[in-house]
Amino acid sequence: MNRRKFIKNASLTGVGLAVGNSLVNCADGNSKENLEKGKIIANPSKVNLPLVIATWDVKNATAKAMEVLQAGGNSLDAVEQGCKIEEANEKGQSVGKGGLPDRDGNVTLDACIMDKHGNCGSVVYLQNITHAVSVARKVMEDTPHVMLAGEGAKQFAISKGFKVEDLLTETSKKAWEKWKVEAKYKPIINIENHDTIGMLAIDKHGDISGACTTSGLAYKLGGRVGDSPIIGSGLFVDNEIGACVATGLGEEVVKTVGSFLVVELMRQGKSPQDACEEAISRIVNKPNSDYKNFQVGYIAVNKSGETGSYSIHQWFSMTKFQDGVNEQIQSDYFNKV
Ligand code: SD4
Repeated sequence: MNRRKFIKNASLTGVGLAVGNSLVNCADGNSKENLEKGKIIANPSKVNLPLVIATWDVKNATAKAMEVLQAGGNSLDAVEQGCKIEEANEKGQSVGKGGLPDRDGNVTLDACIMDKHGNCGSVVYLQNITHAVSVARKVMEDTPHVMLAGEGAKQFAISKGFKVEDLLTETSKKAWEKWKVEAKYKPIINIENHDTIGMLAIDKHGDISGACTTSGLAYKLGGRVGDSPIIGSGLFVDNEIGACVATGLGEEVVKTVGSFLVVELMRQGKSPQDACEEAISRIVNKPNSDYKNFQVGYIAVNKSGETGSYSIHQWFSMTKFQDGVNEQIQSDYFNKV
């Protein structure tokens, strides 16, 4: 049996187990009616909650989120606090302080956050504020809006007490100056390594939240916004079903409304793994898809605490913290040739 078939069969078995679990859970709160509607009620004693997953190798971030959850914090606090660790990490060149700039040398941030009620907040093209995810949360909680952009987002952040900072570090400035020598128009997307962080958490009450924060593609056109702050593309949370977050070339995620797609596929009964695989297949199977030249990765969790991750190319990974184990898990991927 080849690897792909093996994985397919394994995930089919996973679906079988998930259905089995749901039936068992029936006695624990999942009415037949709810199950027929696609609703799954989390049962903390069976799921081993709390649980945190995040894109890429970000164990410090998942550790912070788990610390919040273990202290009795909710999943919204956990994903915000977890993402802030990467935003403040100057070594991460795809997020927050130290993020690589656009082609004009400006570091511009995109972020969003979504809670168990389906409330959400987002900032796009935000400059000079490190913690874009926290500004997104303020948009969600303190305004009647979902999304603020550019100077308006910055002024809003300042009005809420956020510190104005130069986000272009010496290392990122040097990398940009090197890039300028050839200044290739095409956005460079490094297949092996990104550090945009997308995080999903389920707290001990079984409630799900998610967040995503990034400086976007390095050397992008000034004004470019990716998938990460777009609800439904970079992130989607449905507390009845599950959640998904994306990383990679945002344009391809936006074109397929990737995270919403994954959650809807889970609503129709797919496991998180199968839903992520289907969402990647929508991208790579487009006529004339240029997928060999870009990366997209999804991670997802369902209400039962099952997780999945899948990408176009090798080397995408997910960090998962559950049951006292904080580990990086290599993702399965499409392009095996
Ligand atoms: C974007 N999806 O702006 C982001 C980039 C990313 O790891 O995920 N990089 O398109």
